[in-house]
Amino acid sequence: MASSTLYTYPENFRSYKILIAAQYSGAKLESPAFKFGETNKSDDFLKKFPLGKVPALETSDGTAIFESNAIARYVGGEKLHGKTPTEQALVEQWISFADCEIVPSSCTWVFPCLGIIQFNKQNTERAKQDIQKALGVLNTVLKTKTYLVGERITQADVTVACALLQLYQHVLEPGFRAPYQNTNRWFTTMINQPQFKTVIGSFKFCEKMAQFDAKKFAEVSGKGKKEEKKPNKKPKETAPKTEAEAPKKEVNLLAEYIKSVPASKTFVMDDWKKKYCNEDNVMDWFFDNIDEESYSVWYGTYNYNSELTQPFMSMNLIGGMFQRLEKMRKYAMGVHCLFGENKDSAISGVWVWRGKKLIFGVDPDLNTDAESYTWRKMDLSSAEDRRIITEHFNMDEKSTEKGGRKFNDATHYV
Ligand SMILES: N[C@@H](CCC(=O)N[C@@H](CS)C(=O)NCC(=O)O)C(=O)O
Repeated sequence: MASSTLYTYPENFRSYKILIAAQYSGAKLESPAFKFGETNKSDDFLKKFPLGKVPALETSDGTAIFESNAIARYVGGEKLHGKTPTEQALVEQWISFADCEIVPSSCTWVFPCLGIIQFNKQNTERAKQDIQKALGVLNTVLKTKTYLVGERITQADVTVACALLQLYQHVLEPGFRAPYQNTNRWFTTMINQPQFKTVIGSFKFCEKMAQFDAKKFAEVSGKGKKEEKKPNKKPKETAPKTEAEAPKKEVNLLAEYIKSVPASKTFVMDDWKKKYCNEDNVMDWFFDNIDEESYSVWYGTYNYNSELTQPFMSMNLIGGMFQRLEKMRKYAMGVHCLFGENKDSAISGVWVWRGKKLIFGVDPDLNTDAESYTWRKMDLSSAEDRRIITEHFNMDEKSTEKGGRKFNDATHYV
């Protein structure tokens, strides 16, 4: 086969399955210089690959192929895809299994640990369970088999192993992976094949489960960076004539307010967020350590529940509010829950923030969405208020709101 051009960035697990397939088939691949976000968004690239995604392949006869599985199929040739129709179907089965049962959950779990996406406790818990299920299915199949299909390595092994790579690397610590000894053995066999090693290099198994790090996320997503300065256009040098005409220095109302609040010795917002994101059963710690000299806890109920329709729209409404509250992220943490069903639902939220005042009132920018809620300061000595706080922070699926509507969904601001 004459050489094809593979567009990708390094260490892309979707490209690994192609590069490993090429090691088995002997297909020649060239990889030109590539800058993610630039090369794949250039006019030239988009003409051939309108999705602007990688991996993408241009064959020697100029055919453009996108979708990593299709590329792996082209590059790997017949040998890797099963001998009989049954084997071929089983190879397809495992490729779909990797894409549908592993990759989405793997990204949900691992990407927040790498600072690529925001962490969501509920989604991460669900993803962990889905991964356990997938590892269990593989474990049962591999009890009596060395490879997933037939008696030799096929694209099924290559694709499923590549889908598991970032899990075994970052989060499947020894205790978590222990119940899946057959899967672990098979995965170890795979990564030690010379065809794998040439592509992925030496592999180090996870020793301690990676956790979400809010600071890293802020850095990676650019939220921690100071805004880039716009190119300097020389301003007209006309001095302001009167004080009133002079440009006003923007006052950071929130920062000014926070300065007036004493720091706490027992409760540090960043530590609480880390604990909340990474540990179970944190509410006892919360109530033991919350410092009411520096922090307050608030409960908000949405004023326009009768206007809520579909649950996903209500969740978008909450998501939009959280986005617009970006500037108070350092000082506050909150959870909003949606109760009920389509056209019969209610939203409420519980927040903890620095200071004793309603924080949304400190700066009009923070009040855009918050003014659609009725807010009440929580009494931490009240069992009822503690229950509301606990149910919200735990996103308790068994909880109901006052009107009796059952828990539907929740999302947090951390
Ligand atoms: N289903 C596609 C997914 C490709 C994909 O999402 N690629 C990511 C990088 S891993 C990408 O190029 N994203 C760029 C974008 O979404 O604009 C495949 O398996 O090839």
